Amino acid sequence: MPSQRLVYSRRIRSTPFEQRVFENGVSAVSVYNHMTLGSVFRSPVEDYEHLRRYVQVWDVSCQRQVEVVGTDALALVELTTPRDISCCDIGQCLYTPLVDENGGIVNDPVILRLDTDRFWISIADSDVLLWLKGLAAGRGMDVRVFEPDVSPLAVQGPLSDDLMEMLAGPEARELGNFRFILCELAGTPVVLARSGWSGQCGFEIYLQDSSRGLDLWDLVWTEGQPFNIRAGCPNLIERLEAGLLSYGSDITLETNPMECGLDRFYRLGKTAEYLSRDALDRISREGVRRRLVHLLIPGDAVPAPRTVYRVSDGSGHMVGIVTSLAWSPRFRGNLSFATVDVPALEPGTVLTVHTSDGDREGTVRNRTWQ
Ligand code: THG
Repeated sequence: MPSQRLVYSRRIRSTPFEQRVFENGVSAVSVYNHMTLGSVFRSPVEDYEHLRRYVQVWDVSCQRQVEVVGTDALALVELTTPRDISCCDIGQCLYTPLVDENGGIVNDPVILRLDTDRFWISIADSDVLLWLKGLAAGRGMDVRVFEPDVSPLAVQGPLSDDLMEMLAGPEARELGNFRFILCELAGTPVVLARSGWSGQCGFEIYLQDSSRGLDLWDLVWTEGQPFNIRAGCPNLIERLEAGLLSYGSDITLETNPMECGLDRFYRLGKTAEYLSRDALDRISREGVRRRLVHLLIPGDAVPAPRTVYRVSDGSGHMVGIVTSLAWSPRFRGNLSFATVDVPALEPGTVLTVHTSDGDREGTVRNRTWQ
């Protein structure tokens, strides 16, 4: 595995919280939306065990917002996705696949409806800003599309409700899943949502003034002391256990939503115009040739792949690739997402994974790894 230093040039944008992330000893980082994102503090397993018991604060500024505001804001957002956005309440978040005219996934953001004609698209790692600006300009839409000064700070883990109640009062504990409120923390207005990229409970605090980043971090940190708070980051083991997909790894522009199960978040044929209508109708009629499955590889840890490991069936035919992989203490085995040809996707199917350390057997499991 490569182990070179990362050069922190201006192209790798800084985050309002990163000074605290570095001070807390982040040991590995990656780049996401042209910004740094921590990936390990102590070790993947230590970070994971702590996340499942206590509470962590995560710098997820790299979940950049694309703000869409104006008369045509709803029409533009509708255009990008097969999910019905008209039913989204103000104060609600929707996990939404953005799909292009060929049925390819452009991104899988969380969309927040701030007002009738105002949205934040909280993006995964691809340049949605350019895609939306292009669509809006090409169609002459009455809308403004830009990246606001907004950086999410996540508070995740089973004690996050206790901590957030201390910080923001009982409204925090009462907040429904994927709902948000406006409040003030560390003397600055924030959007507080019950959401986050883990299967544990959690919140995301959207800071709207990057000059207040350290104040916000320090407030969460101080109040979090009784709860054994630590600095953390999205954890590979935990997100695989929770079945959360990662754009760029598990899904790309070459993947359609039916192949990876994102079709469960929409129904075809919504009233508003959307770019992917014809492509998705066709794919849904014709069916897909491959699908994302959960593949459990029992035993010792398989080394992390730099690109992909190939997967073959009982008769030695290549049937797919592994797209994410991590060793899980809970399952005492390697959890992986793999994209495989349809005949190989039934739970219970045994496949061979060609790792850099030799061949290993894996079994297809259902979405909860059973
Ligand atoms: N929070 C915010 N922005 C984000 C992410 C986030 N942007 C990037 C990335 N994460 C977007 N990807 C996801 C992927 C999965 C989920 C959220 C964002 C998720 N999925 C659940 C699931 O698939 O079971 C539940 C979705 C639902 O029930 O609606 O939570 O984390 N702000």
